[in-house]
Amino acid sequence: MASAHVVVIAFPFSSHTVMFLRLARALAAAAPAATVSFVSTASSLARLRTASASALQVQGNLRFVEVREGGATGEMADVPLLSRVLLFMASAEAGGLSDALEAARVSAGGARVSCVVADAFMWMSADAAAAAAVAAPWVPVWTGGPSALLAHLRADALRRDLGEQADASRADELLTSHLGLGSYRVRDLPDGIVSGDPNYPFLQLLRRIEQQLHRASTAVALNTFPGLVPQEVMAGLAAELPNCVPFGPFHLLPSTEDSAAAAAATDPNGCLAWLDGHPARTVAYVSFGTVVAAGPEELRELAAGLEAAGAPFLWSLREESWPHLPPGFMERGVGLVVPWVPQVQVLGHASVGAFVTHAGWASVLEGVCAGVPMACRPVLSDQRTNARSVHLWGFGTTIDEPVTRAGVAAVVSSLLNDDQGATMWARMQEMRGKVASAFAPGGSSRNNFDKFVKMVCALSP
Ligand code: U2F
Repeated sequence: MASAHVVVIAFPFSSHTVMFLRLARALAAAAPAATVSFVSTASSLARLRTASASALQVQGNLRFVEVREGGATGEMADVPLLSRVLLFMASAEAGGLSDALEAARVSAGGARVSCVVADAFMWMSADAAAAAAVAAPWVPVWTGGPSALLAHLRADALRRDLGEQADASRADELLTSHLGLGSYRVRDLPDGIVSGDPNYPFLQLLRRIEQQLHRASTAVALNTFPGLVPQEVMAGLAAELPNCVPFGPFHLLPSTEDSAAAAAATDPNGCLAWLDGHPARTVAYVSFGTVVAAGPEELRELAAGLEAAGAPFLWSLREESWPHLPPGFMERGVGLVVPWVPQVQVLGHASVGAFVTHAGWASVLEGVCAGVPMACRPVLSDQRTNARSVHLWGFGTTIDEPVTRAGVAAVVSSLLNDDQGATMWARMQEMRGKVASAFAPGGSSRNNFDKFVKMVCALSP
């Protein structure tokens, strides 16, 4: 039998690409006899290289293959993110992805593609894998929160129940007739299910993803671990999909990359040294991830609230937002504001005691792994569902909207100083232990990953 050639297709935007590279690296390391081709755009590969010199280090059986950007790269820098995503997706659908699969075959010395492992966002990868020229099994990977995935899978049923646009008066209603979602309210559903303009391109993209996921007949990989997600959510997922395989958090997957070198390369602002100067559990770390940004007014409230909480803070904030900070904010030096931090290392630093987050799923998992309770300010997509999970599972709290300085100050002070914060801290240490067990020999994530590797390598066209 020919050896496996697994093509791993990244969604080449936001934090998804880094996550997929980790997955591809781990897969290549665990299956040395297989060939693993990592497919992404030239510009996303360049970003990975800038972030960490070792990111694209060749690892024997791991190769890098480019897929067309869907626009002239040199002219794309000023194009808004959503437009770039749409240009890319249209090009991928119109043959860009099929061409990349063919390029992967050629670059692997003609080795036929035996399995396509793709970010679920790359919905057209299902068709590209099924096309006669490839005819390989398709295994999607869901990078967001598991409860949000369940909501997308049940989207038709939810729309039958609540209508295409749920009435505002039902916002607090619990979704008790939907297996696994009984503790979530209508308002916690991801955008586009029963809210939002259905003609908005990003929401149309989510609908395509929903439709394709139901075609996943082999397996769907989840970035979560069994001890994290309540049984009822897993049961809801199992009722919708044949084989959900949770083996996350993906950032803990074993890989050959030198993570210490990578971390050092991404701390140009000296955040870790700054944290060294603070006592244990006294600092609030703030980040809204790689996509969303608070509007100018909310940014001012957030900044004033952090100052009012009176605790030192480290804020990862993209530079285009800096002009909206209150006058004199940076000069007062109450906290450290930088455009980028090595988040996993920052959360793991003993001085960090609270995490103010947009509740992007990777951030939630990184908070759990570090045992740091969270204050969530969800903005879009799966973030509201994730924030509700954080609340339900005892990992943190939500910042009320509209965001006010008093609200921010109260939530941050509570996490750092009061009994409620202490209870959440204790709960987080318990979860931290569970993640460690999941990756210990014989642990659930480790076993599931081994099964996943064997499965995708054994599949054949
Ligand atoms: C989209 O989320 P984001 O990329 O905005 O947010 P996260 O899933 O939380 O991932 C952010 C990653 O970026 C890293 C951080 C996370 O791994 O460690 N990072 C960093 O290293 N340094 C910084 O200064 C700031 C961030 C989407 F918007 C969400 O709704 C989804 O849940 C998510 C996953 O699908 O993708």
